Formats: sequence, structure tokens, C-alpha cells
Amino acid sequence: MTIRIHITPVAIGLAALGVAALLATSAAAAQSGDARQQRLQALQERMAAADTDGDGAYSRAEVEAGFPRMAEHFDQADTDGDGLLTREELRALAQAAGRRMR
Ligand SMILES: [Ca+2]
Ligand SMILES: [Ca+2]
Repeated sequence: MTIRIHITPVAIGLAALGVAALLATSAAAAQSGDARQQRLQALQERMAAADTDGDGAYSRAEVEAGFPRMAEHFDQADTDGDGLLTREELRALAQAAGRRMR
């Protein structure tokens, strides 16, 4: 499985949120060195570890445990209100957070 990661200045700011750099995927080609790749891989592993039940989405408890800084935005991020954050919802949250941080 290959996930292309596109790092933008916004995404670098989002790295403070812990998962955002990983979530800032883009179809654009990434200029990525080995060190960056390793860091992103570590984040990816952290995301995988945070999904403790392995269902591919993040419950409130999983977010609180894995990404406490994101937890306060859980309700805002859960746009369909099903009580789970998909990776898509988490990515949208990260992008919104990036706009606020600028
Ligand atoms: Ca889960
Ligand atoms: Ca949801």
C-alpha cells in the first residue's frame, strides 16, 4: 500500500496536531526525503495504533487516547454525526485547523 504525502507549509503547521501531516495527502507529487518519509511512516503507524479496534475509523475514545489535541474538535469533525471519525473526516478537520492556525 502506498500513500502519497504532500507536505505544504499549512501541513507543517498542522503537524502540531500530531496526525495532520499524515492526513495531508494529495494527488500532487511529494518532494520527500528519507527522513521525512520515516517521520510520516511513524505518524502512519501511530494512526494505525490509535485505531485500536481496527475498524478504520476513530471513535471518541480512540481520538482522546491517540490524538488528545484533536478530541475537543470531535463533534465538529464528525460531520455525519455517526460518532466515528473516518480518515476523511479527520483530514477535513486537520485542514480546517490549518486555516485557523494561519
Ligand atoms: Ca476504530
Ligand atoms: Ca462520522
